[in-house]
Amino acid sequence: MSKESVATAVAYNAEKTWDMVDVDKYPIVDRGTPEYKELVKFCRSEMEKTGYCLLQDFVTADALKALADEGEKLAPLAFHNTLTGNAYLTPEDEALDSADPRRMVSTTALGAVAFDQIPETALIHRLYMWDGLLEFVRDALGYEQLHRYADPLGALNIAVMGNGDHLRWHFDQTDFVVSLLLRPSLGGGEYEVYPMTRSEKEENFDRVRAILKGSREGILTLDIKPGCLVLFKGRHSLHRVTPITGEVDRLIALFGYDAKPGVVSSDHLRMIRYGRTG
Ligand SMILES: O=C(O)CCC(=O)C(=O)O
Ligand SMILES: [Fe+2]
Repeated sequence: MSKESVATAVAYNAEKTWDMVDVDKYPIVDRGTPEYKELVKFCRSEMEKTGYCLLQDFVTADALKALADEGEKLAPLAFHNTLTGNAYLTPEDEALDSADPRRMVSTTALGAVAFDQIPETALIHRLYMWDGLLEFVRDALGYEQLHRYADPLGALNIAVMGNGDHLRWHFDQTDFVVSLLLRPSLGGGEYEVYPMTRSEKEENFDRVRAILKGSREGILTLDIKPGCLVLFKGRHSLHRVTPITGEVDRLIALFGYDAKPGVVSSDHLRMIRYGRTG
């Protein structure tokens, strides 16, 4: 199906974008209310404690169904790639000791639907472009300024993970990721994390090495249900997505932001994620 026909194929009409959000549970439309301030306080304290915040049922059941249908229609447009690398997403450095965790490599395999493949009328596009969501994410993460990522391919993605796809243990190179799980896989696809593995001051290489070698100590599986909005600071917390099993793709929308305006991706990152630079 072409991207133009996706929007019309989804039989759900969110008259206002925030109709998709369960605003009884998450009162983000009016930022002046005590309820909004309470929600922001909750998110900030969760982020402070663990580096992540799970907002279950962020979208309504009807909206979730429509978003999942839409994601399923867009999924065939995904570029699929398998990449080998380390947990730091840095190039191989042969000068390092062979026992250094930066020398330990494994694979990541997933598909990604790029921002320019998602029609402007798509519900997920509308949600991402809604300033109310941007402002809520900014407040919840405690930023003075926050901008949508300016990359024409990377701003909003739908990650499509089929049978066998997985994300290896890694630290993110961005400060945070905001995601909305549209549809889980039948099996696998678990989001595992070792919260606050490292800090600016302490790399904690021994712990990273142990995890990469299979230690399960201290590892949490996040309870991310479809419709859950996840705020996750991945720069310091080692995390992965376990291999998908079964014939149902895991579909997750990834919303990109940056503290600075106009930030775009490198050609190299575009090539490996989308198979093209523009
Ligand atoms: O697919 C996910 O749930 C997480 C994605 C992730 O870790 C990443 O994009 O860096
Ligand atoms: Fe990540």
